[in-house]
Amino acid sequence: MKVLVIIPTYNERENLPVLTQQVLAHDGFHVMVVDDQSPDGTGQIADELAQRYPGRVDVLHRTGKRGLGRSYIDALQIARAGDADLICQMDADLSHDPKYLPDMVAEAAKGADLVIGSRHLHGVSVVNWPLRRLVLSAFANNYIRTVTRMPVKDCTSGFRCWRRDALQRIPLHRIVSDGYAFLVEMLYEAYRRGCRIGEVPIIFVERRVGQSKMSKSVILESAYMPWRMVLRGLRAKD
Ligand SMILES: Nc1nc2c(ncn2[C@@H]2O[C@H](COP(=O)(O)OP(=O)(O)OP(=O)(O)O)[C@@H](O)[C@H]2O)c(=O)[nH]1
Ligand SMILES: [Mg+2]
Repeated sequence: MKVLVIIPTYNERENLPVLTQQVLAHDGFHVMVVDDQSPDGTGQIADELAQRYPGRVDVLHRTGKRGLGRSYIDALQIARAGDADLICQMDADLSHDPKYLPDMVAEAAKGADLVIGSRHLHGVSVVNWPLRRLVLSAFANNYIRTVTRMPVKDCTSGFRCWRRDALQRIPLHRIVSDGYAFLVEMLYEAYRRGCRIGEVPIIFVERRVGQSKMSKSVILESAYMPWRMVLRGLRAKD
């Protein structure tokens, strides 16, 4: 079984080598770093990792406007044309512990098309978040579930594992959002196409090094996107 893990980076020079090493400790795992010309030199560090682990680490250097959603679309497009059986996605900031990857792979082997590393299966399993962030996450998930009717506990988790054939059914060219809403939009497209969605519990640990890229515009986009998706879903023919 070949598993490719996509890791988007923007200023993660301290975190990326640690994470890469932990991911590659699992047999059959490969890494694709997607860097948006990080000013701190994460791109060069990624290139060094590709040299240190030949055949197991690839780097996609994006130029132009940065954005998490666009980075993922570019990487997913390449990944789904490749030969990995499973394609995972995770943050570089060590919030998503690679020790959960085998659980996610096992869930996919049981038949899930998309597996989510979920913070909301047993209460909220998050370490080091201020209360307002916990409240925001719980609210966002309730809001998304109410608007979209998706039976998923953690709709905004960026820790995911796709079967490649399921990913091939998602119209990536139609995805429009870029922040957290990107994750919700991808999930909704999968749900609408009848993908089997599984969740495995994870404990999420807030980043210790580097800076968060969460912004007001990201939150605003998340507020209107569920409505836009549902309306588009009603109008869509496929
Ligand atoms: N390629 C790329 N990666 C990005 C961009 N913005 C964020 N990332 C990466 O996406 C992942 C999630 O970003 P974070 O800054 O951790 O965002 P967050 O998790 O919402 O914020 P925190 O909870 O504070 O960590 C990290 O690996 C970032 O380095 C971007 O514009 N381009
Ligand atoms: Mg983070």
